[in-house]
Amino acid sequence: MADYETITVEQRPEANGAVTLITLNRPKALNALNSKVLEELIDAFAAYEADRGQLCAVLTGSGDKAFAAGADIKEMSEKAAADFYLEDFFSPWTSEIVKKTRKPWIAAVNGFALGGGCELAMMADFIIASENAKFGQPEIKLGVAPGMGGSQRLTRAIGKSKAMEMCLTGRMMDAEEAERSNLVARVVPHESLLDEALKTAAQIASMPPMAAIANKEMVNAAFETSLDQGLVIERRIFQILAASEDKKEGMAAFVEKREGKWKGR
Ligand code: DAK
Repeated sequence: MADYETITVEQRPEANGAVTLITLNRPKALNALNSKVLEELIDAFAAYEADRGQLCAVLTGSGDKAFAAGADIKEMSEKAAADFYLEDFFSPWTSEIVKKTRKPWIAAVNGFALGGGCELAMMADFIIASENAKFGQPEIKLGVAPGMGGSQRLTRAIGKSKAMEMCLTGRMMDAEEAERSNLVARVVPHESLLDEALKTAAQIASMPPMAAIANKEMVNAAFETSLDQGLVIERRIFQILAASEDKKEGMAAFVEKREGKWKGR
């Protein structure tokens, strides 16, 4: 397993070793995201995606206080507009992590998820939050605005009024409000966050792997298509899955009242 400076990566024992745990590891800087974190995260997600034995990943933050308190303001303060533009600063996140990771992954938000931290959490397939989690897009206070999808993903998740209020005031949303607003799938006690996230990941990792990728693809299509187009995509993917060995096994296992044994094809 690669040796990283700013993150740790672990293959967990859950689901016979099929769960990857990625932890942002700059606790003194509240796991602020800098260029090194970006580079290492992209590498870790690519390795997760490429490893056929890994079937679900969890991304969390180290320490008790933060998932990630945003992009590293100290690094950004040194940059001129031309640097942001010419380096295409932070732009690869969306394409490299979101588009290339076809397998499921969960964000386990253990504290502050602000700015780029909130945006990173929203790139996950879903968020499980500790009751201490706090979400926000406070970039306006720094004279800027969300740059990694916050204005788009937050608005799609919680609607215009709340997203607009959060972007314009920079106020944070606590875990209870985030669950009520559909930003997070579930809120759990702080101490059991990782256990709950890993348990959920193990549950996903024990599903037929091709069907997991297909379910993710279908749900994501809802954000990119009209209803009619989305329904066609859903039907086509269903029809493809119907030809899989795992479909035959899954239905036989149901009829024979036993657990399915998946081939992932
Ligand atoms: N960057 C760098 N260091 C940070 C940081 C951050 N975002 N957040 C916290 N830290 C550091 C603090 O500087 C402090 O370090 P020392 O002073 O001890 O060396 C340490 O973490 C502990 O923080 P505090 O002392 O401030 O802790 P508190 O409990 O008092 O406050 C806080 C916690 C989370 C409320 C506070 O730290 C805070 O407000 N942090 C900043 C939150 C924020 O504004 N986040 C948004 C950053 S802007 C782009 C794409 C994306 C982005 C930009 C461009 N392109 C595509 C172009 C993203 C932008 C952002 O995320």
